[in-house]
Amino acid sequence: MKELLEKFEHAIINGDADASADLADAIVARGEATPDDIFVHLSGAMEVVGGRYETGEYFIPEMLRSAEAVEKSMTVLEPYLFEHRHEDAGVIVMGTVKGDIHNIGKNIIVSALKAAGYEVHDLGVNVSTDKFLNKVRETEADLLLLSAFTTSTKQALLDIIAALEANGMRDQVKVVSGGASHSEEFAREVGVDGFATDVKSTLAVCQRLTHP
Ligand code: B12
Repeated sequence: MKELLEKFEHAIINGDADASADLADAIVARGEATPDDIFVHLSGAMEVVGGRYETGEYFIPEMLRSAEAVEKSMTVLEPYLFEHRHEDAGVIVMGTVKGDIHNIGKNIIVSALKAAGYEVHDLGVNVSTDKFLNKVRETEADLLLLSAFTTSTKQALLDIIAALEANGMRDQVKVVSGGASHSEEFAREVGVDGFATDVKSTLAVCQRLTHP
């Protein structure tokens, strides 16, 4: 199984969508991998790709091919992942904050949360404070998850917390933030209820906040 998961990770790193979808099929057919195993390899692959982009080994087309490989594999994996999920884990509104368009890590977290049984409303990228608040109100969400990848998004996070307070909604929803360039200190300064750095820690924080 380990070998199959490693091949799957390499196919994503290489941006080979057909191979990664075939390997996803083989993973499903074996039926041994846990959702955790799958997400560790998916996000691990994209972290390698992000690193290669930063060092100049990969350019935007290579990176986008890898993101497409993740997307294609997810369509194969989703039914399998959903078989393992616990229903009704909670309602989540999620998006990347205003001024930020990074979505690869956010999309992986959205899939992992859905697989864990959450009802997830993904608002996409560059999401305004109003849009977040309206969706939280409409869905009566338990959690608001904010992806923020650049340090310049700090103001957007502060604005969202301030708007929740101003509208008397701060006690109704727990706020969790995460994304590259996030640190525990950054999260404390912004005033969120939790922060996480990867799939595993995100699922753990969400579980802690919804089932204290
Ligand atoms: C890919 C990429 C891009 C792509 C984005 C494509 C896309 N569709 O997303 C493009 C080329 C468009 C881009 C643009 C820019 N980028 Co860029 N980008 C990256 C890069 C290389 C990889 C990001 C990635 O996808 N990683 C892989 C995924 C799987 O990891 P992840 O995103 O960290 O997500 C994981 C966790 O963070 C966490 N997570 C994610 N979201 C959430 C949310 C919650 C609630 C929780 C709990 C957890 C969580 O779980 C995920 C899964 O493990 C990073 C560097 C890096 N190595 O991270 C820079 C980086 C994020 N970018 C950066 C910058 C500065 C920019 C630009 C401003 C310009 C530039 N100089 O390139 C623009 C921003 C435009 C904008 N307005 O947003 C900086 C930010 C630095 C900072 N401190 O501010 C980084 C860190 C690079 C660097 N070292 O300078 N970028």
